[in-house]
Amino acid sequence: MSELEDPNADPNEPVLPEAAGPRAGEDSEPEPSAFEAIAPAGTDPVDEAPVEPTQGEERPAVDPDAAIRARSASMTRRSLMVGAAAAAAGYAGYRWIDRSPSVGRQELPLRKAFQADAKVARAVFNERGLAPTYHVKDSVDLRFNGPYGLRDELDVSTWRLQMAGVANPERFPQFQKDITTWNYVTTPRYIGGTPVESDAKGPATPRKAEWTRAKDSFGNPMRGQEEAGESETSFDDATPGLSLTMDDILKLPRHELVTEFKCIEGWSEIVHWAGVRLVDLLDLYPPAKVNGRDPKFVYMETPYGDYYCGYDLSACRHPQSLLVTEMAGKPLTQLHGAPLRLHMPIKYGYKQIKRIGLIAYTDQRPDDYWTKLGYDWYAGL
Ligand SMILES: Nc1nc2c(c(=O)[nH]1)N[C@H]1C(S)=C(S)[C@@H](COP(=O)(O)O)O[C@H]1N2
Ligand SMILES: [Mo]
Repeated sequence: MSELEDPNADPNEPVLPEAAGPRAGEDSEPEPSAFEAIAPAGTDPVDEAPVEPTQGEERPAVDPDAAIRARSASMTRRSLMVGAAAAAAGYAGYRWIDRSPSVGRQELPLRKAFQADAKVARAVFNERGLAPTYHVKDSVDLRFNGPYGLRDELDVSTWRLQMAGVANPERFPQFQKDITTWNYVTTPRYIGGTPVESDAKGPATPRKAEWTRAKDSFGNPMRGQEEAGESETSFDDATPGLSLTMDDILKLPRHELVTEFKCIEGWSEIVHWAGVRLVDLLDLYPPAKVNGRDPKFVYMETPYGDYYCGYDLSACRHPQSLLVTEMAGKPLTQLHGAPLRLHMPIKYGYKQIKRIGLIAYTDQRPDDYWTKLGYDWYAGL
């Protein structure tokens, strides 16, 4: 039973991270002890990161300092109180939650509990914890899961990575006055019921065999046609920014990583990834300051915005957040997100967006595909 459900829990008892239990709405699959995953205090996780495939090694257990623990306890208590109030009130509490306004198909009190939990995780881990890494020989071919934004075949020669919110973008040769008008050329993946490409283990969900993208009155492809609908994070018609090619991406240092990919559906697989670090891209094209400081978030979406994800900037700067171009020693296939997908081992699979078309800095918390359908925005592991 988690602390959230325990009516006898002493609210004054400091809640240690490993006692906090799974976050609301998430699976409780066994995880390494929270402390094991923390980088030793005072070390720079960027330098410490095991980027080449290595056998997961023991890291010294580190006791986070008392101030953080106290803060964590007080914030946890706040989130517990929402659950405790509901539990104590029984059915009335249930009705209260049930009748509350929803935020992303999640009733407000539960959404607030998610958000309080995310605060605890940020305070305690500060995105410094490293996911365990494994030996390449233990890796498998990742199954295919998640077709949104991939139902058509992308002509990769027309692929560009658009970037918005970059500081002084005019100084780069890849500057474009309006990055929203770029035309990604696609063709339906299924022609006469036959898959154009069958490169992944699972079925490519032929549900959309006759799927062709509707056009608006200007003849432009419509945004967000897939299940969760259009993203609430939108851009002005003339958004200046950068339009990067794959050559631009591949100029960054190559990194490999063997990590466990975890889907919230309850399966996980060890995968061998290669690509470039997201932080290296962000450092090369840093954000414009907002009120004198970095914006808090990063938003990504597929071409035409059928799948989209929001992240804390700090999660994007994590040394293991990888922009993937190769998987299992081969070029990434389209169903797995070619030409560029994200791997972020500190987050669940649904944050690991495939076929990235846009990366934008923003100070507003970005919309997120699965958050819209009721899942946690933070999605930390
Ligand atoms: N564009 C896009 N990215 C996506 C998804 C999707 O439907 N579309 N699904 C997500 C989910 S829930 C998972 S588990 C992983 C699956 O990645 P895979 O198909 O390479 O296994 O992709 C994530 N990224
Ligand atoms: Mo997933």
